[in-house]
Amino acid sequence: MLMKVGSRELEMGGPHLTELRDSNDLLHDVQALRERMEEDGYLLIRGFHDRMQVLQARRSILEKMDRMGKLDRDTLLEEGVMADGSRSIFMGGTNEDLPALLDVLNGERVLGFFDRLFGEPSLTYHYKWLRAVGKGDFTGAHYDIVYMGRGTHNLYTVWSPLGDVSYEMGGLALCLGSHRFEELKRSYGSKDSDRDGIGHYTNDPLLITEKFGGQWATTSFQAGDALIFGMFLLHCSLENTTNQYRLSVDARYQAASEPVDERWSGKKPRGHHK
Ligand SMILES: O=C(O)CCC(=O)C(=O)O
Repeated sequence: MLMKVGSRELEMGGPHLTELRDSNDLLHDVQALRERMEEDGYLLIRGFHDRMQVLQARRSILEKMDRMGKLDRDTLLEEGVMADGSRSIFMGGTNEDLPALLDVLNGERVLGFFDRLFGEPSLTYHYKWLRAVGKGDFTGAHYDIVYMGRGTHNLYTVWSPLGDVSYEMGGLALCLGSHRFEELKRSYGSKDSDRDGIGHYTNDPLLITEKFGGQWATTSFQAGDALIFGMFLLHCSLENTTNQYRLSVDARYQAASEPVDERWSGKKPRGHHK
């Protein structure tokens, strides 16, 4: 099956693209989870969140988007079909008007997981990167450190699909092995998007693997799944080739005792600034 990954078409199961593996079998063993994170650079956990809670969050986001006139009114709300002329919508912020979403991201289930992973109390940044990605759009390849590297580097991203996300709807893809691309970590990975005016490294996933090695990996996601990874793992998204919005959110977690990136933490995070 051919998939649009960033600006390329790649064959699933071919030399450049494979399936992500889940770590559900390790959930009872925190040391094994740490080792898997160290080894693979990510943890895919199926059913990490409560699926019903995620679907409630989805509904409240779609209701908001419907009020904004972004959805096709002749179709079911749950399907999230784009209205004619609608485009991708980035809804980054504290999203206090979406309590069902915050229940998923700030609840005991997630924070308890990170308390165990860090072996001490964790916190989450108030800022949540909520996205409705429309037809024809995708996210270019990048390390998250470039966007949120002013606090601890021992910070994790949790990417959560808010609904079932088929390959065609453009879920996240990871570059396996990229957490060990030392040269890239030293160069691109030492940049700061606000200070250096830098963002995605490239839209072309093969530019990376041809230069540094590694292999791209993705999967089809279900509401409730979570993809957890550190600041130095390259990722991009598949292109959404459907007329349904791909809803997802990325949120950040770290040990409460470590320094935070003040652009994203606190009740009124300032967001990007010099
Ligand atoms: O959802 C996307 O398209 C991008 C997400 C992302 O870059 C992240 O989770 O850090």
